[in-house]
Amino acid sequence: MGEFTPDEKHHIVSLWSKVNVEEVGSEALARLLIVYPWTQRFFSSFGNLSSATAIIGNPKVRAHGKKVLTSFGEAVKNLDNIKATYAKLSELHCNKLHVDPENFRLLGDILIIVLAAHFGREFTPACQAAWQKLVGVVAHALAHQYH
Ligand code: HEG
Repeated sequence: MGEFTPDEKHHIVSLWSKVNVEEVGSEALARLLIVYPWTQRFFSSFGNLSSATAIIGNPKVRAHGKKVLTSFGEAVKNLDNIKATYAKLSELHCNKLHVDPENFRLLGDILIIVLAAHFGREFTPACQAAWQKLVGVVAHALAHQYH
C-alpha cells in the first residue's frame, strides 16, 4: 500500500504503455533460460531447449513469455495492491509448480536488462529505479504464499 510515489507510478505506467508484451516477454523468458540454464527444469514440456538458438526460436517459450509479461501487467494496473493481485498466482507457483522464488528475482533482473536494451536512453535512471522497485515488489508478492 502506498509503496510507489506518484513519480514512480508515472515512470512505470508510461513506459509500460510502450512495451510490446510479446517481444519483451519472450525475450526475457528466453534470456532467463539461456543465462540461468537450471531454470529449464520447470519447462520440460516445452520441447527443444538445447541451445540459445533453439530457445529463442521455441514457440512455447515465446507464448509463455508473453503470458508471464501479460500477467506482470496486472501489477502495473494495481500498483497499490500488488500482493493481493498475485495471491492466487503465488499459491500456484508454490504448491503446484514448485518454482523456487529466487527465480522471480532472476526474471525481474533480466526484465530490466531487456527494457534497457529496447528503450535505450528513454529508460532513464529514474525510470529504471522505479522499475527495479516494481520487479522487487512483484517478486516479493509472488513469493508471499510460500511456506
Ligand atoms: Mg510463472 C505459469 C505468471 C515467473 C514458471 N506463470 C504461469 C502462469 C502465469 C504466470 C500467469 C499461467 C498460470 C495458469 O496457468 O493459471 N510467472 C508469472 C509471473 C512471473 C512468473 C507474473 C514473474 C513476474 N514463472 C515465473 C518464473 C518461473 C515460472 C521465474 C520459473 C523459472 N510459470 C512457471 C511455470 C508455469 C507458469 C513452469 C506453468 C507453465 C505451463 O506448463 O504452461
